[in-house]
Amino acid sequence: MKITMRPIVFAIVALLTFGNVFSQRKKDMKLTDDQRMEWWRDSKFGMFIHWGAYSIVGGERGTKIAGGGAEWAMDKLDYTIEEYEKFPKMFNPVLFDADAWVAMAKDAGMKYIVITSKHHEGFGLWDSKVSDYDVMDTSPFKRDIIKELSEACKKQGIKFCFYYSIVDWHHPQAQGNLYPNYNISQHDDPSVVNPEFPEYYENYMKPQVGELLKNYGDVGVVWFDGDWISDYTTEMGKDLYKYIRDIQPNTIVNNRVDKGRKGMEGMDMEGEFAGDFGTPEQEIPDTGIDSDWEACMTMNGSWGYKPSDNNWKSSEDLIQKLVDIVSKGGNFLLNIGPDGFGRFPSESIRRLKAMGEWTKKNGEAIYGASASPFEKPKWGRYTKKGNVIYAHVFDWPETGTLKLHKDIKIKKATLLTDPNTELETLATSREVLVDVPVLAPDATVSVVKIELAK
Ligand code: FHN
Repeated sequence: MKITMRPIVFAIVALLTFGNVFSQRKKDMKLTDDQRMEWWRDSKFGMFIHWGAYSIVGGERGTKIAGGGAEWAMDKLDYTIEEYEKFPKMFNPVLFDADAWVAMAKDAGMKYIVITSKHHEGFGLWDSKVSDYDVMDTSPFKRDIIKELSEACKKQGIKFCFYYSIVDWHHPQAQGNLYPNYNISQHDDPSVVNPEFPEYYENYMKPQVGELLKNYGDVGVVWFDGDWISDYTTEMGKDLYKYIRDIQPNTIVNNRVDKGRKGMEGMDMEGEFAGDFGTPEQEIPDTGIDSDWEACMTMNGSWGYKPSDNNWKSSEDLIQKLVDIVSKGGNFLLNIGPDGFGRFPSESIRRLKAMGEWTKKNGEAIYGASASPFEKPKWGRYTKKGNVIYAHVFDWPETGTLKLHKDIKIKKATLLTDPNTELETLATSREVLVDVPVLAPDATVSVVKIELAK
């Protein structure tokens, strides 16, 4: 009997077509807020990248060094717009390698990347059709950095996200109350605003955000900044949040889309402000915030590349900060400031590698974990996942006895890195004792996995 291949081929093509249509539909399907936030809540750890023409300047002008972040060079080093425009014309980061950047983030245990598409300086790292003040039309580099990075993220399974600055020192309608349109009355009287800012918002800023959302595939998070200027209103913030969600329904947006209020301690008037998570910066809340939040932090003291700043946090400190943040229910967005050639600073690379070594061994106690139900112990932190408590021990007990919260009912205790060796435990009226090896399994943070009794 002759078997024709035609029906089989037809069935395969039909299945493949249905599969593609279904996955596209699923991507565009409007998720519930919890479904939409799920990947972000589970991720816990992301990379912030501050990169732009300021990365050439490095925070220096002659012998003068800008205080604070080097990405503020235009303001802090008193460049006029005309003087500053020479830097985008020099921007030619020939060593930029998106695949290598994404691989370093992934190896560090980071699950998403937020890159500055445009910082306060106004220079765009993508091929904008709204403005020529971008990497394609103004710089000799003429490569679409946002395109290359978003494609590298997709290839390696890392969520692509972008930062966008509302204040724009290069745009005469959006310079806010600082550079160069410094207006002491606006500084002292927030009611003094630029009457042309609404035109910038409608005809420049929204179209730029729109092209970033329409031309570079799925965007995990839109991370706004510069919302502090009086010109930008909460009405614009709510309008912009809706605009974003209409284009990509499942994109997450930070609270700086709407005056930075949502999800901040004492400022979150339920429902009054747009945004999906709070953004404490350079600090970790004492006890966590009872809504979604992400602490962003630099490795040294500057977001943008600043060779004069050698105040680097140790790898140990950064790992313990990650644990502290997760134990309080937050995410950690850790910053890299690449130089003008497109290289990560070697100090950053070393810290990323150290964090990757730790997360590879202990990631089970971080990714998808939730805040500790117990107050933080003196020796470290707790995280929780289902019926398991993870004790993250910063200060390993020299006595060989780890003291846990008295309410912890243990079914089984092991070292996370030695799951086959059960540890002896003893519950007393005041605390629960666990016999642990005299030597800490990890030099930075050692994790004891505690399966709870039902
Ligand atoms: O002014 C910016 C600063 O340069 C940097 O981008 C940080 C990162 O969140 N945000 C603003 C300061 O709050």
